[in-house]
Amino acid sequence: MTIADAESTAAQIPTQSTYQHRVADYWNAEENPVNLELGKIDDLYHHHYGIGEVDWSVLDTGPEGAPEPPSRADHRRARITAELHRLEQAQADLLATRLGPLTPEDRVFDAGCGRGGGSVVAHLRHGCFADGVTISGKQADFATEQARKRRIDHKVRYHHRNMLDTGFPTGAYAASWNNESTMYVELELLFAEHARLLRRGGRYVTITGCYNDAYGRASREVSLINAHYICDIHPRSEYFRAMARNRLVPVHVQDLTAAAMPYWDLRKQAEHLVTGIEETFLAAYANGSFQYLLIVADRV
Ligand code: GPP
Ligand code: MG
Repeated sequence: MTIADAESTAAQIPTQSTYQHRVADYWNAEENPVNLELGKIDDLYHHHYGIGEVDWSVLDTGPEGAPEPPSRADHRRARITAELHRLEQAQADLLATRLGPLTPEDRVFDAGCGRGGGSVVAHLRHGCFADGVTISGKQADFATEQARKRRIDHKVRYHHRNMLDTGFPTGAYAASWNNESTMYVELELLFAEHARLLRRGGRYVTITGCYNDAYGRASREVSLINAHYICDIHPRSEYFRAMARNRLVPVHVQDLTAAAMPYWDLRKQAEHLVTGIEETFLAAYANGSFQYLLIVADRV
């Protein structure tokens, strides 16, 4: 085998370990209404949570004491679904804003793109090219179909690949991100790949849940979240250590924990959408063991 053969083989193999196969199995099977029903609203399918204040009027059941007629109950459920989607969209917009400024000629890399919503948001905002990578073949196919339906498939592409070993060209990207996908991989390997793909002066952004070193080791709630999603949440310190070792220099860090809690408060009351992890997120944020963080870094 020549070196060129070995390189192209590496890029084509999306999963490398038993763990990665299990993660792919999860996402190939995942059909939670909280993701599909929200996405259906405007064909922006996200796999992350929401931020910002809730419009609590969506929970109104009508006149006190009167039974809620079925049509009104349907209307209420639809309003709750739309409100959760609005908060998730606000999170995606915050991340996309931090990637810029970008031009339509620039290329961005979406590491762990899920069903593709984040790359579409970045493209709509900046007009840029986007490459999304997911370890799930089903998600890559779904996202590709969405881009085709929007007629943006000449600029937004999805790949069934491993974000640690994309096979994409070195220095070809003006910006890259992980939106709640870092907890599936080793940060050293991840940031080495981002640093390789980003051009000098390029921008890296992540929104992530991390455990809080100041609290101690991972709490019971953090362990429950890990078990729920088959992931491995990193401590806050590890992000900065691994970035520093890979030429990624933070320029902005924002604790979004308080901004994340209203989303979970509403989601736990959305009986048509709950998955069972809602109270655990609220407890983890409230006891200080878990933080929702935005980190923006420059590739130097
Ligand atoms: C949400 O995906 C994100 C993850 C699964 C990664 C874990 C994130 C942390 C911050 C710990 P999703 O939108 O598919 O989840 P859900 O189905 O619960 O909405
Ligand atoms: Mg979701």
